Amino acid sequence: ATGSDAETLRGRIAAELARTRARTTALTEAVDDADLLRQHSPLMSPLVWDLAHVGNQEELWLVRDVGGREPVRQDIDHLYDAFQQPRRDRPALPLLPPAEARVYLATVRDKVHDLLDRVRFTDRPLVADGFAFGMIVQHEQQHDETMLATHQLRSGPPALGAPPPPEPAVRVADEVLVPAGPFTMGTSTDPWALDNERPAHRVDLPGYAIDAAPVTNGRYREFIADGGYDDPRWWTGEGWAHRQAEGLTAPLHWRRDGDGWAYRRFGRWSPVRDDEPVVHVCFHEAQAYATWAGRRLPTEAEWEKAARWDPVTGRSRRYPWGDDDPTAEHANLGQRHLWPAPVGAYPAGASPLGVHQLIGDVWEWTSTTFRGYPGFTAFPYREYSEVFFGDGHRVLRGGSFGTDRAACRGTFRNWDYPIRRQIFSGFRCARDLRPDER
Ligand code: AVJ
Ligand code: FE
Repeated sequence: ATGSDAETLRGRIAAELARTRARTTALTEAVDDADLLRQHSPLMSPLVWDLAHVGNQEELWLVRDVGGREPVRQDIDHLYDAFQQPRRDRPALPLLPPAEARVYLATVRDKVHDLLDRVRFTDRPLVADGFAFGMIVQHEQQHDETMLATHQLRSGPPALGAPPPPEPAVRVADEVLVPAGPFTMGTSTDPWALDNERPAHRVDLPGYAIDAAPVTNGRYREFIADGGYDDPRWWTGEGWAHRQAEGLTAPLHWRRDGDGWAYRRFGRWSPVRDDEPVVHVCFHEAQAYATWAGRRLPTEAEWEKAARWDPVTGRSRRYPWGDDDPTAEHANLGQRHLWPAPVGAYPAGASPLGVHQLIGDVWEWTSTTFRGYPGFTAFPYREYSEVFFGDGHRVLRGGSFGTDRAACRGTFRNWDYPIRRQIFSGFRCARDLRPDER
């Protein structure tokens, strides 16, 4: 790279670090210290754990590994190691109190800025194209989404607010037919793509139909009203056992409200709006709905072809709308709004085939179990994704209103257990083509 390329990259990294830290700060300053130390659900960490963990990962990867500098606080590494400390045990740990955690993050960040001023972006894979910095930006953004999910689980007076997402601007069709044929899945060139998105590879799919938008609350309510939660025909054996054990009757954060339903969003109750994508459903609920509707969940490859394949050039693009980074016109990302936008609110974000809201709004469950692509190599550490392969995790795609653009692209892969629904998870359906459609 030329000198000026390196300067541009330095500037971009500094901007991304600052933008990300502003969000972390906002999420952790919205509540008092007692609240930061509290565990709002056994599924989640106290917010103060996420806060110091973000600083600790930044110290491990940037200060110590890339920078080769002395540790700042080696004594706390074990407290913030997600593998050593299960979430349910984290509140009992001798965590850094909020003020100390903030000082720790600031100390680490100062050293990172010093390092960023001097680092040479050599071919060493960890620093080429600023990868380690990009990885740390994405890591912090991922925890910012996790912290947002923790906020959603908080009880007590609302702490976060945001303007509502845009209203629908177009009518969206029910489904779109995707013609049979190969496409390129994953990437070998996106500089900040993580290990599980690599390498690019050809996947040949039969034709299929996919919903042009995520399944809405209105449609989901029909499933509930039709007794979908009480009919084992729609559920897998595992899904039905889970539905029974947990007494599931509706998405998380919903309650009956007269003849209808209300949902709680960041501490405020309101009537469920029918034209928004349903959120806070687990894989099993998504799967049961799809079966009830005479459809199925898309595979991960079907989701990605719908999101990236350009029928004119045959290329796979970074996003449904092209290769440009997302703007506020394209997608409901980045915690600008605190719930999914109604269907039709992002016409500029549609794919060439007319599939809407693939990026942002809600993470979308796919039927695919999380595994490495052919030729996968763990980088830079097995614990980012490899240790989760084949462990019953299902892949989710597309990001939610809580996901930052830095941690979301057409190739980005998220995963979780099929019973999880405290995340901002929804889905869309797909189906095989009939003989007359092929
Ligand atoms: C990719 C969202 C599943 O939060 O467990 C954060 C991201 N990895 N710290 C998670 C992650 C390490 C991860 N997910
Ligand atoms: Fe982490």
